[in-house]
Amino acid sequence: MTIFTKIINKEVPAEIVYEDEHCLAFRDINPQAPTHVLLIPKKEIPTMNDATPADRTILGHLLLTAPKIAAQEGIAEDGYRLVLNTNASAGQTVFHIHMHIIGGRPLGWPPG
Ligand code: DGP
Repeated sequence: MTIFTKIINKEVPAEIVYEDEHCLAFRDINPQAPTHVLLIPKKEIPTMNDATPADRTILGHLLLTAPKIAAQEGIAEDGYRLVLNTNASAGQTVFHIHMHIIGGRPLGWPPG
């Protein structure tokens, strides 16, 4: 279990911007851009390497929910980035998959 499960269970506070049966979105505690939201499944999946075909629906749901949150945040038209860091070299620090929704400023490419 990670800190994100405690956020799902409302044992740790977070600024929640969206919630439904399968997922939760809240503002990143260390924002890298004017908008930086984390979208997570309520199911505990440590990394994308652990996802299985049984997770098809929830992963599809995350991808279809992210643009709705981007629209709600007012960054859909301007543009935003969806990031799923996986393991050490990508900088994953919380082992409960989370999609970063980042926008509100021009974003550099490639990532550092
Ligand atoms: P990653 O490096 O991809 O594993 O991103 C983890 C992100 O989670 C990082 O940007 C900071 C954020 N984070 C870690 N702990 C908390 C927390 O307790 N609350 C919130 N809101 N965000 C957190």
